[in-house]
Amino acid sequence: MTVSAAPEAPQWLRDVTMQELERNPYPVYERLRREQPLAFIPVLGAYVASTREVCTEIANHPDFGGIITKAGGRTFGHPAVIGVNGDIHEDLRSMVDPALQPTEVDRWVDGMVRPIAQRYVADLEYRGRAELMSEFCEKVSVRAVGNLLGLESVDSDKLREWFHKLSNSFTNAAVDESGDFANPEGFREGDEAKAEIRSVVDPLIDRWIVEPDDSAMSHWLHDGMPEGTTRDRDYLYPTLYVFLLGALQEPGHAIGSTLAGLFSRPEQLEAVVDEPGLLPRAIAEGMRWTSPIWSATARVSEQDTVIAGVHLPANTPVLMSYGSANHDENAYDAPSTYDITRPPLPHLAFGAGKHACAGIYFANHVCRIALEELLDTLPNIELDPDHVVDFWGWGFRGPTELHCQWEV
Ligand code: 261
Repeated sequence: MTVSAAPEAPQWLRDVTMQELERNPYPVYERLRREQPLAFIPVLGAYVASTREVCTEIANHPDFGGIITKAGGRTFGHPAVIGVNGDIHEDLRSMVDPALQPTEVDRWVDGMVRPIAQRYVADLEYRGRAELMSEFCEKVSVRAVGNLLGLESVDSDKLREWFHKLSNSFTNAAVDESGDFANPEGFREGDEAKAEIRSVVDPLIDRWIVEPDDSAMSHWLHDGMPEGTTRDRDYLYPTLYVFLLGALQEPGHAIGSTLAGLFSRPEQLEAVVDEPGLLPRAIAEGMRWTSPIWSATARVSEQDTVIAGVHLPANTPVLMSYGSANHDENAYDAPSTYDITRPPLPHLAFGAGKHACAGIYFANHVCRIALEELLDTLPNIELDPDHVVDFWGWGFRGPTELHCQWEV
């Protein structure tokens, strides 16, 4: 990529740090939405789109394609489905989309996910208290998506470790004044995870090549390929890493953020416990309120363009801060309040356009089934008053811990 001189940025944006964005990006982004909905942030070395209007325009713009963020590309390599366009993107989407089609998902999602949710709730039920991010939300998330991929043999704590390491590496985004990574050692844990993933998955691939089964990975290898041939594993790994990060982590973030939102509105939690049919609305609001993929995807202009009054030369990456777009005060009243009764204006947590999430339908069901089982078994669940709920993350965001208690 050609890198031109970094654009000018006002002093307040030059003072923005990665730690500040990770701890709480909302104040910076509130000002961006007001003053500069498409702005260059020096610590990120990139433009960010922060409003619903600008994110929607860019995501659907014919002159913009997908591009992986700089730290994302360092973590996943090429060709990752989120960072390619044209024929390769079409091939990768034709490979990942079929198992995630609604008519397909409807056939097995309940039979697959409900026993997983039931097992992890049963592990907690008589304890009276637990930290639900690590012990429930993340476990259901990795088990559901891991089993879909064909990774039943990898235990859930190992899958959790993989997504945490890939996630930290993917979002190690800070750059210095020259545009070089500010913390190059921050990629080490992602490199470790990838080495371990290959040592575990290579033998599974060896077997799927000769003995195809119904796992998504087996289909990725075989579908649409001439008889007797399979896709090359080096062609598949970057997209597998996309799944082992985002698809394993984000349903868990969405489950946790929905719970945290409901705990902030006890009367709405009670309404959902009494009427589980409200869960899809509660989950959509959870994803709007704290978007799991807060600012982890990007687009690139193929032509010189002007967006929101900013001239973007061709090949300029723009980070899509959907977590900010989902707090746009021009679209949502009191956007930082969790409220399942707000008008159900669609959110942008799954993105938009050609690179919109392939797992929208499946992910929503995973979250629904997990929360149905949790609230059905523990209807009097509440936050443990000895802990506060902290959220963390700029690229990916959710509660760090959710300490809960209930009557046994
Ligand atoms: C399955 C979606 O995963 C991702 C999405 C955006 C950035 C990185 C990801 O792994």
